[in-house]
Amino acid sequence: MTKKSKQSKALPIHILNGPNLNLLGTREPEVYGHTTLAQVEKMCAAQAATWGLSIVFRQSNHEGEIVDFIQEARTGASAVLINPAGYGHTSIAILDAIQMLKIPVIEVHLSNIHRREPYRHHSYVSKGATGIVMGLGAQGYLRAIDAVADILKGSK
Ligand code: CA2
Repeated sequence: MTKKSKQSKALPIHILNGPNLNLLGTREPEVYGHTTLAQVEKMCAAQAATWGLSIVFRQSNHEGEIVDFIQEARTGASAVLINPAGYGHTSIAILDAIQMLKIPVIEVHLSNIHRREPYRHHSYVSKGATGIVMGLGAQGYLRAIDAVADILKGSK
């Protein structure tokens, strides 16, 4: 009998988006670009597929729902990408949830928050993040997927 090697499929990367990002591509294109969130989702799915990975892509305008999403990732995800949007600057609850994860977490911002208003310079989420990608627009999500793929490959 031939030995069958056990090949388990990697859990999906959970990509979580915070408040107002549902409006991406419709306002302030000079800051956030023209790409819609639906387009970002498609680009992320395609990029993950190049690594043999899949994604779950979510957005919420509600802090508690984002905490729920992060808690789901404890057992359902191989890694988390999060653009906490405005909650990054305010939410200790989201930081607490992230700090309970034992998987890589990449914080993503479309804009470079350090080149913007002072109240955007601090992110609570950063303290719990493995890494941060910012200022690259929608491409930043793709670079964060590359980083996660690299980390996951190394941890096999
Ligand atoms: O640069 C980012 O990705 C941000 O997380 C975006 C947040 C902002 O509060 C952070 O400081 C930086 C804002 C998301 C608002 O989304 C919009 C979508 C369409 C049009 C305008 C805003």
